[in-house]
Amino acid sequence: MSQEKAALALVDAVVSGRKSRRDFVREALGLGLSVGTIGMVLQACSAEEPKKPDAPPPEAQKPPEPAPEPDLGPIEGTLAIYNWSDYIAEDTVAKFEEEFKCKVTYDTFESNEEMIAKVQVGGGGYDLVCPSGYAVTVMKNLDLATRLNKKYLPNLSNLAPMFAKTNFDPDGSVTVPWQWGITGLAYRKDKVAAPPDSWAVFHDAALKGKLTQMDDMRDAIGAWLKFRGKSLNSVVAEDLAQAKADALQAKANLKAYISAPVKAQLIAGDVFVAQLWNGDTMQAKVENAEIEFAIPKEGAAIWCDSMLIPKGAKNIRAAHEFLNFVLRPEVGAAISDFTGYGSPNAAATAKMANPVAYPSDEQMKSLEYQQDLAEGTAAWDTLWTEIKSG
Ligand code: SPD
Repeated sequence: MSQEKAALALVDAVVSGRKSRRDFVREALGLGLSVGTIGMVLQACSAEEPKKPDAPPPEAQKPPEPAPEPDLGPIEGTLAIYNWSDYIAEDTVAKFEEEFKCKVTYDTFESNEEMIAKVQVGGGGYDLVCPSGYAVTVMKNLDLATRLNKKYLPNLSNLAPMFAKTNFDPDGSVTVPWQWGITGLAYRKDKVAAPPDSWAVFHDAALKGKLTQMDDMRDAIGAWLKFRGKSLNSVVAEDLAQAKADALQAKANLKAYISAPVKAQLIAGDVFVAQLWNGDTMQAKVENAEIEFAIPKEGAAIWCDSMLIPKGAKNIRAAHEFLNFVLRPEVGAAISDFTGYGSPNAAATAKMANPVAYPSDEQMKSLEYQQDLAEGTAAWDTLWTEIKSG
């Protein structure tokens, strides 16, 4: 056999797996193939050697057996829940209390930052809290999250695939998705000349005193970043400087920075256009049909809030039972029918009176998930303080 044919046979043998990489290298060197050529052939074979069909995987490569989930003991004492305002059906808690014979206390907050600050100092003694995606990352990094015991959560199988694995908790080890939504514009169609379609509506001096933005750093500054075509997670100094200028220009026209409580002012007609979440807007629309929701053409934030058991929680069994309870299709459907938000629970969505469709690929092009700002958080905190006091 010529040297060329021998080399080709050798390459064929290693590619097909008949010859080991080690033998290939030894014999190829013997045939006078260059080191570069040998490297290229090995790369083309990829890093994997074809597996012999009958060979069992080496013991060391077997994934470790998961440790059995421990028992959580009985439900004892009170279940303390800390959630966003207007974010649960009116009878959810009462039904849980009756079925599980467990008293529930239920407090509300208006921003992730308010909730995390309280949990961080141990305030409230909460067993369940509801951070948005980026805030889950913050809480994980602060070691504020308790690992879930999935033995008690069989209804997790009801989650829609896009919410069963989230980027902020890929294996669902500490969160159960609660509701998802979009931050856009709530407006009174009877009070504005045309439906607003841009964040620029807050720069319209003709609407001075009839406009509000959210009292929420991530949503308020994020809107001005989107307005300029930037990521709403940007920590680039020039982007933030422009966002500050846009925010201050808008502030001259704003009645207030106010979040969910603005619903009453929209209903009364004291506010014509408010930066607001879609579900809260739908709640206001139930009271006044002139209220509509729009997503600005420059894009907006999409988010998923999830339930999490904070470290130090006392009633962990009851917290799990509550999570599994709200994952029931009919309970999840009732929650989303009340809140106006999308349910991450596919089985619940199928039962909703007015289901909120999951965002399409086309819609996702202009929507962006909020993410942890990490070391950029301090710059945002300073910016928000300057905007609010400016
Ligand atoms: N009324 C409940 C509103 C919940 C909004 N949570 C998401 C905030 C994203 N910045």
